[in-house]
Amino acid sequence: SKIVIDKKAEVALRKQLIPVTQLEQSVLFNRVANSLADKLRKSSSGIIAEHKRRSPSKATINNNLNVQDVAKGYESAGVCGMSVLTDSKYFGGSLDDLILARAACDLPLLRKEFFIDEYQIIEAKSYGADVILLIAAILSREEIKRFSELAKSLQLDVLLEVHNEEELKKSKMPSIDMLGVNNRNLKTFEVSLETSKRLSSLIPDDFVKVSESGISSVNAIKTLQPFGYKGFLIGENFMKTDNPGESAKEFIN
Ligand code: IGP
Repeated sequence: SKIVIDKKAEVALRKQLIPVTQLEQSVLFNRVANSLADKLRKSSSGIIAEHKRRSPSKATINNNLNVQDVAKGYESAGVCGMSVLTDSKYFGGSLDDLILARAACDLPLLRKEFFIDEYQIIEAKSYGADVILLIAAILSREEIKRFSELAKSLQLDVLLEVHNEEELKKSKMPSIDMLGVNNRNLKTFEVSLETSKRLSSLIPDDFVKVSESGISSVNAIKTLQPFGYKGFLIGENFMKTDNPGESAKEFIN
């Protein structure tokens, strides 16, 4: 796909500029990670709040906020973790956003990125992430295994994202901590919570279940909890407001 081709070019360039040995020199590389999966298991709210300036489906969501203020707001609201988009081309994010969020809060941080190479996982660790996202739609089973095992060796949690039965089938393995069902169809951008409901019974209990995208009310969460969901990834609903932290508060009990 276009995204994978773009990412491969981007990663090839970054590798030339900053070798892995240099990433490993970051003081953050030896930081003890904070487990998002553990927090979600213990929480009754389960909110993972995202920093998202824009998206391919919505253009601009919010360009007026400072990522450090957003991180502090989410933390004081009591969310379980924060997702930071680092893709610049489609989402207007960067690794700077990740390191600034790290400096501003102690929340488990998810590096939200299109991971297609081990190098990006080392980067995630050296910029202070606690969790990586792997997207089944763009990875083979072999890649999912290789990438998730590398992440575990760096003490990072792994959230594996699926949006249909076939993707789920190839993704179940012990190095995956959380299974995320994306309610947004990546081709049509259509959102339906039915996707989370339909796939829930196919996800074994040893994975923390996360429902992603298109969640805009506490009521939506209440309809998903009986299907076993413990995590709820919410971006636009918080980011479209002037104070994402305040907006997130209403979702915490
Ligand atoms: C958040 P929403 O509809 O609340 O803004 O969605 C998150 O689920 C979404 O940004 C997302 C995403 C992704 C972005 C889910 N999977 C993969 C980029 C890549």
